[in-house]
Amino acid sequence: MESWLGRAWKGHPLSLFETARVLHAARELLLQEPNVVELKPPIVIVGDIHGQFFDLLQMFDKVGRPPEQQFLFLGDFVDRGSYSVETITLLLLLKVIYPDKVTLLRGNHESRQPTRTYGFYQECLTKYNALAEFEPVPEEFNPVHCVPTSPNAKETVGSAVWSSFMSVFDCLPIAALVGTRVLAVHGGLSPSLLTIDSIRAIHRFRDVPEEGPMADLLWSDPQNDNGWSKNSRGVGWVFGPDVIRKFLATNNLSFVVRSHQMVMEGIQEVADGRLLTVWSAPNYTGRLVNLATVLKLSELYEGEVIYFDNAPAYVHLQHQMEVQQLQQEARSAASVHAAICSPNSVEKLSEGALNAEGHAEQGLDAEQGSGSEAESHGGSDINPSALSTPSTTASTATTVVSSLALPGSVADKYFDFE
Ligand SMILES: [Mn+2]
Repeated sequence: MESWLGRAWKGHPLSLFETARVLHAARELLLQEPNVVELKPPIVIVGDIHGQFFDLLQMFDKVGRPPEQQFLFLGDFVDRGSYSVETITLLLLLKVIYPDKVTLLRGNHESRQPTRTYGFYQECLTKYNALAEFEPVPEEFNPVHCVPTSPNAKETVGSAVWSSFMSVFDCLPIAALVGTRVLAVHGGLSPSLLTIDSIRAIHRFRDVPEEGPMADLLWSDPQNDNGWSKNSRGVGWVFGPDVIRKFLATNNLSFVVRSHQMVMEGIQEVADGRLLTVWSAPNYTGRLVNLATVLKLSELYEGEVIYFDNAPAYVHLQHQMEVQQLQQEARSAASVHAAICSPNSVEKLSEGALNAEGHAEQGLDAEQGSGSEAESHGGSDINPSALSTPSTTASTATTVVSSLALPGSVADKYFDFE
């Protein structure tokens, strides 16, 4: 798998067979991890990425890559940005190759309902269904064997791959302890989890529930007022400095680090630095002018805040041309092969080769119908207020996918602050 890493670093697609291998290996590995992973500094702590693959590369360029550095990612790898597939592929591959140097925690977006609403599901349909046109499909991605993704969905290779990603996400750990000093989670604290041991006792191998302790860890936010209140997101809580201090004292910790909220400065502290929000998606959605940081903790727990910029626009354009080139090569290779087997498929494939983009969009329109229908029937019950922003219209679908979309093009539909 090391030999696949070069392509993953470039954002070039892994084959369906390679993807299946990575997902299987990642799941096996994550199944062995405890709810609360114990890590030792030095370590680089990374907040929300949300599919901003080329901005993530900027971060690695600045800080160093695994195994040179140890990384703790706080979740929300997918959704909203145009490159969720490339982002999660790279991170899972790094996890598999350097398991002791990379820890991935679960965010609230590593879950079925949010990914159906905010982009990752559609991206899987577009990118993996396009691959399936000219690549053999491994048995686990055969839509016939796919667990139904929703009652009315027409299952495809793309939805089967999405489904496999979900079963990997179901195994992600939900918290980490850095040394004896720091608790790391995606969202925040829970009134039902006052000790680290109570986090260890959760049954986590499931989808993120709509409420309860596990949902709280992934959805809650800090506030400046003392005490607990309902979260306006509709899931989780908001909790004050008194709650944070009491939790730290009970568990003999120095501070909590989390992400989950966009903060303009890229980092923000609450309760005199007893809780830090680290945000790692610069220029979020292509529309905001927020900064992004990672927090590097030394062996002595000295924190260094490292800022990084979003990738320049030409990087996205260059990637678009590279992927088009790769697709054309793959399609013409496939049509040579198909010429021997079936005259009909040759005709179909060469049309695609002439106009790769048009072909992909055509396929998408067909899927879009069933996908959005399923959404409106199955989707609205988990968290109406937090998930209310985008409606999956045809224009969203077209941009999300063409894997070729420029940054910001998705932003119109994908704009809120989490
Ligand atoms: Mn989040």
